[in-house]
Amino acid sequence: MKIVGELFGKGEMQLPFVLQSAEVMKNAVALLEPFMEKSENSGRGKILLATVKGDVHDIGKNLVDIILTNNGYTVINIGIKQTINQIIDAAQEHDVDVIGMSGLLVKSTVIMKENLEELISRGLAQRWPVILGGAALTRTYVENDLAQMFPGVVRYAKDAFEGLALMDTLIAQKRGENVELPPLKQRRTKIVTHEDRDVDTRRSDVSTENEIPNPPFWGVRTVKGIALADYLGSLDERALFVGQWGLKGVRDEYQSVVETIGRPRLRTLLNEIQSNNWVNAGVVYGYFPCYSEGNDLVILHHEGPDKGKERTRFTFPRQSRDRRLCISDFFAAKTTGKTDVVAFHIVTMGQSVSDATALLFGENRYREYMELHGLSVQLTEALAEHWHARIRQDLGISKEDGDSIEEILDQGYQGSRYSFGYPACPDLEQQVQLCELLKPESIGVELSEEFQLHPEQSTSAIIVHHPEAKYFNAN
Ligand code: B1M
Repeated sequence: MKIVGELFGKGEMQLPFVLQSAEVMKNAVALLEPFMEKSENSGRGKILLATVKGDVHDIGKNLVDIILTNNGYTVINIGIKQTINQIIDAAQEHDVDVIGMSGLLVKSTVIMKENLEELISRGLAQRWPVILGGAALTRTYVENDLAQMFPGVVRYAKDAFEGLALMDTLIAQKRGENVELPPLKQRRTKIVTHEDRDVDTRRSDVSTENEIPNPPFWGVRTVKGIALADYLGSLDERALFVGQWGLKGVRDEYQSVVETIGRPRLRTLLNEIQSNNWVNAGVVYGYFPCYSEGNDLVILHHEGPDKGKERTRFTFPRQSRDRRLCISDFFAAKTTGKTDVVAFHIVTMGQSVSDATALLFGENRYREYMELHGLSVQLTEALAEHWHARIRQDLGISKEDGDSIEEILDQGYQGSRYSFGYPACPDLEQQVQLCELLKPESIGVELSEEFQLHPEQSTSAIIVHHPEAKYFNAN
């Protein structure tokens, strides 16, 4: 199927158009296929693609699938949460040339290492070159740490186009052509491991003089059927256009891309979302009495016979440098005898939008798939931002709120919204306590064994009112 050769640029074209061309190509090939000679080896080469065990992220892998397929490669895309056994079985069954693993979670970087170890222990390290991709990976981790322990070929692809370039070289090498893979990245920085971190529970210099707000209620409330218009104003357009839709351009050029491509597509999609009822926004949120104890935030019962007693606790890491910050420092210490207040929320766009995106991918409507997925995840963030603003109002601390969405997105308000899995509180396992408190089943959200929220377009947060609370990295 050489017909689909080198039509797609390696990164210079705007992503939506690359995907639109991919759709046209897929349809053209489907029309021509009955008239073409069929052979198992008629493609340029075969790759197996999987998102690794415990990881539900699909879109990155699917974009790689689209770009490779439309450059003539046969892609065996076995989906998300795939164990190494499933990966090896499918690679053997389809006799692929290359294995590609994807994953966005920090945990996935560890799983990928374990997968390489399994390939080694089964004597399969030389059998398939391996390409790894996903947000939590770094080039140095793959091309230094992993490449040093893996006797076969392992390479990092920062995006789908780099995946294509690597695939081109690997297949050319397999055909005996004299081409080289790019040199491996050498490590320059020291690796910081968990072992390097002090277990230090001494409070930092965060002020203890702050006022403690009064919440409008204690416990949990559920809100469903929130209108799109309510939270649309909190949409981070730049994250949508650049981060999700891959629109590019510098300064004036970017503005023109936004005006001519971004906003018109956004308007069309928002209309479609509304007319198809694709989003089903819900929030579960609550206010809880609490105090801090060392690096822990202790949540207290707010009613019943155990009122005032410990209900659950969260443990946060403390910086071993700078101000030695720890999220618990933003709350009144147990020793002060005061009771503080913490808010939590989980927001979702509902299962309907996950289903709609899956349908578009299944129908090879790649551009719409990527655009709807990207918009739905940014709407999730917008709803989280909007509800955080609502909580600031409830707590009577909204007078510091910035006037524009840009200021708000730059944390122009009192306090902070932290999410487990991010640098101030990286431990995803503590989503368990958060879900026990909020019971997000009321909005159709469940926590998986791997501490992922289902449906995909959902996010959780701890909302802290202390004026000094801002994003920081606990590492
Ligand atoms: Co969140 N999230 N998120 N999130 N989110 C990440 C993944 C995170 C890395 C952010 C961070 O910097 N810390 C982090 C995970 C880290 C960890 O494991 N600790 C994280 C977290 C923690 C979370 C939550 C747990 C937060 C919370 O609620 N407590 C939560 C979990 C959600 C859930 O369980 N359902 C959550 C929620 C969300 C949103 C819903 C708001 C939203 C959507 C998530 C989604 O996509 N399903 C979201 C978003 C948007 C992100 C970031 C900012 C962007 C992800 C994305 O859509 N990328 C992400 C940080 C980041 O990536 N910088 C983050 C676009 C996509 C096309 O790119 O999949 O990377 P990507 O694929 C690219 C390349 O990586 C590469 O090519 C692709 C296309 O060019 N590539 C390959 C990928 N695989 C490849 C394979 C190859 C070759 C190239 O060959 C085999």
